[in-house]
Amino acid sequence: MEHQHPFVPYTPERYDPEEMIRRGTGFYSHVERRRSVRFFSDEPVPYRCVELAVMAANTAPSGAHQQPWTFVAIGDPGLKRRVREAAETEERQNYEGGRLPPEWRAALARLETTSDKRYLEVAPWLVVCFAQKYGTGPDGERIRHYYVNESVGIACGLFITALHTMGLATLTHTPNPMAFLTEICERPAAERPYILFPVGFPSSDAEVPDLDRKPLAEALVRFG
Ligand code: IYR
Repeated sequence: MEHQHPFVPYTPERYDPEEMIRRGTGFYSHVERRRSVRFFSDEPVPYRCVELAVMAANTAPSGAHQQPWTFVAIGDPGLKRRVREAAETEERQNYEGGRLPPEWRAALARLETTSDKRYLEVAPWLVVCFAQKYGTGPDGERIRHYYVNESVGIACGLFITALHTMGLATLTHTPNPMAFLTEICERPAAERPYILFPVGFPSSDAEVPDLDRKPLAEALVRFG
């Protein structure tokens, strides 16, 4: 085919149907074992694991291939403490100051979340994903970004899955509000904090809520 821009051939692996299903089943049972964790050990995690998870995230499809994300990895204890303190200040207003509307509180009840965010200091890494609302051209002009939420959400899904594959745990933590992360992470105004991920091993006594996933019949509708 004729193109105005460079194209390269793409021929991903092909498998016979049995192997396709075997691989899909294996991947499903792997991701099915993932849980969000709120109780972390302080056991160190090699920085290379963070790099690999971000490399995986960085393969995400994105609107117009604009790749509108930046990940910031915080291992510095002083910065982790600042993040924890700022997050807990906000969350105290949510939980103890009555800022969380009753309906939201009720929806969260079974997770037993509180304003105590000690995991933000205990986990060896805090990785903050920022969404780039717009880009900046060579002359400082704003470049419109498309489908930022979708793109960054997909990248974060890959990030979470890569961590799980390495035997690491995380939490999609969204302190509310979380603008304080822009300042602590020294990010430009074009970037908005998207998700804060504590990354590490679960503590030996970690527990998670006993939740079920909805059945496939509720997740998938078939026509044809
Ligand atoms: N940001 C708060 C509340 C919270 C909100 C949702 I939606 C959750 O799934 C979990 C918690 C907190 O971090 O505690």
